[in-house]
Amino acid sequence: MLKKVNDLLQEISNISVKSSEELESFRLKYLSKKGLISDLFDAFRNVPAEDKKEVGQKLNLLKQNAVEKYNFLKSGLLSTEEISEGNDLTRPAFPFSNGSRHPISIVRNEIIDIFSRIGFTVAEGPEIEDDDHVFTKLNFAPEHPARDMQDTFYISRISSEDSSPEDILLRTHTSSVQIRVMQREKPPIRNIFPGRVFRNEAISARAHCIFHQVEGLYIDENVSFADLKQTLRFFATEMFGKETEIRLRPSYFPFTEPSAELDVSCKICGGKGCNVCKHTGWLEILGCGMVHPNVLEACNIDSNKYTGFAFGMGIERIAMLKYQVNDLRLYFENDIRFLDQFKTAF
Ligand code: 2U9
Repeated sequence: MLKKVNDLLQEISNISVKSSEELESFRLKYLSKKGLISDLFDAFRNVPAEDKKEVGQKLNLLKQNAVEKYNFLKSGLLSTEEISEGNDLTRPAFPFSNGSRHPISIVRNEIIDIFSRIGFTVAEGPEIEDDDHVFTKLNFAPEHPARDMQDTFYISRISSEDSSPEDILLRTHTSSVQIRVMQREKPPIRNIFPGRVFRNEAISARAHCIFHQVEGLYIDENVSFADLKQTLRFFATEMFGKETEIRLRPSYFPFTEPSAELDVSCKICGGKGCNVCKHTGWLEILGCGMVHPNVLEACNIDSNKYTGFAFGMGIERIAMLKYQVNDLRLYFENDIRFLDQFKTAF
């Protein structure tokens, strides 16, 4: 009996299989109920008592080896079958497409990158806001038309006549994040605020109810309009090229005083006048100004000690100028044929 067991141990260790049929033959011959190992376990009953220990250990070893060999042969067979079924891992890679970033993400990243080089860090805040952070603390008059339901998406509004600090709405600009930062931090404050904003507008080529903004805020002692102008000049030349010229036109916003709009020279015609710049040679890219003292005081910042500048731009507007894509809806439809064209940008 011991010799038979030893012979089978040797036999099993030498076996190899080339197909699943041969593997099944192995299982039937050695491991099935009517197989050789099962026969040996039956015969074990007749082994003399004094040999039982030695033969029993060898028999258990034989069974264990046979099971392990079966599993080993099976796994080897599976990987060769995978290869023969067309999963050859040595085959050259299929040229899969890598996908692309959305143009709004590309432009947002570029804006963040430019401002981060001059010390601005990103701050973010909630899209669902209250009236206080979106309007009141930004010096919007109680009857300001932006508070109207025609312009703003309200989630809950106490009264349709008057606004209330408890009114809950979708932010119409990221300026609400500035308010939150000013409430919890002391100057110097130097942040940019990228994010989605919502306005109650009919969707067309020129308007959308969702769009993306980047706003900026710098508050410290002695921050001046000249600092604002130099910061925006740096941004414009980094974004649109070294030759870009800038000009500031007076404007009005409730939250800044004085306020201005920034134009850059049209890159398409070099300032000579074309369809894109409507024959003016200039393109408006953002609004800006010195933070209104009322806004500083509403956030407990001493307006006698500190001054600050702020600016805000629509990312879609910058992307439209950069890529000459003049229909806003394309930025929201996620048509692969449109997105595929932005493959090389970062
Ligand atoms: C605080 C104080 C001042 C942010 C500013 C603008 C001017 C502006 C528009 C550009 C196109 C919005 O996306 S848009 O429609 N923004 O013109 N934004 S100054 O001023 C602030 C913000 C926060 C506390």
